Amino acid sequence: MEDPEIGIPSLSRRKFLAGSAAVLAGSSFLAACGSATSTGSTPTTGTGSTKYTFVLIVVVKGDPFYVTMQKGAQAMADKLGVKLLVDGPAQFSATLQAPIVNAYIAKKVDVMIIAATDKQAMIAPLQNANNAGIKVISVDTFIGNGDYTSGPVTFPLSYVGSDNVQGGVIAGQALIKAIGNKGGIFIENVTPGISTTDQRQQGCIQAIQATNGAVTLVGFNYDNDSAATASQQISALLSSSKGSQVNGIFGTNLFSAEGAAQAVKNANKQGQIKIANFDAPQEAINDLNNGAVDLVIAQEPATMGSTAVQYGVYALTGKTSSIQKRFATGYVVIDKTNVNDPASQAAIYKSS
Ligand code: T6T
Repeated sequence: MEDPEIGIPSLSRRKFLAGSAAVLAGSSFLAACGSATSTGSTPTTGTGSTKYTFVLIVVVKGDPFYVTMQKGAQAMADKLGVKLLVDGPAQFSATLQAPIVNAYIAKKVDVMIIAATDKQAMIAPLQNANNAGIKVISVDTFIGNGDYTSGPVTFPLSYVGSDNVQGGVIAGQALIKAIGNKGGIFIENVTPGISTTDQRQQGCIQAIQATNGAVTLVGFNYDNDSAATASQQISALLSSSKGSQVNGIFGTNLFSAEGAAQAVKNANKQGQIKIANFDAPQEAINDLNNGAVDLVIAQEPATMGSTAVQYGVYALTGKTSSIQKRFATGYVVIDKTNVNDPASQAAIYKSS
């Protein structure tokens, strides 16, 4: 079933996909969504009457997740005749993202769609945007606790993004199965305070705890969204006294997973140490094919972008009842058995 106006699957189907993913976690296939990054302040004009100006502010420029998100947002903006600006910092930093928010408040955009870099630090800048009459929509990450109906922060119109606790559970269960239901798992994470990656770690730990001690958490580390740092950290771990306890690694985002896979390849332990890779750039698929990675969890960034733009137009045209405070996108979980399926290939992120 599709929304006739936006041509995307209705919520009931999305929920079904997300539920399927959870049920199938640890088996070979799960279904659903993706993401993207942006390349600077890129004004683009839609085909219709460009009555409205939206900005999409991403977490960091150049990340294929947000590139893919931008493509989805642009396609919907073109369809609905919205002028879409895209911007974001060069690094994953609230200190760098807050002035970008301020700049678009000054430009008086109609709608601000934002992947906030930090769930606390970005509340005040976005509150200012809301106070200035700009409609704020969260995409990918949330602020506060993400409950925009009864949580501490309710002014954003919607939170459009993956169910990241579920994503962490999927990764954890798949790793546990891959290591034979016993042994140790290490989590390579980004930075505390990011809603998405905090929740992925939480979900993975839940899956580990459900083994009642058969599988243990060896530890976790933060790489500040740098694949090079992630690689150094995992290399140091593998050559330390704890190294022999590590049977599987969960990389909680694109760069954490990329660095982890590189370190495992450098140590010549590909296939021995299992890796669950959150996010689906082409490199992760290559690593799946060459045996360095065991599972790739693709989000649905293009759908996040397109849905957020549609919601912005709903908000500006008095159709607020069509906006869901929480719109959970799904996953496509890719392993060796389904990597060549059309759904898996379509889920690979775009890099430009
Ligand atoms: O995993 C995505 C995104 O969901 C997360 O919030 C930040 O990292 C990525 O952009 C991947 O690098």
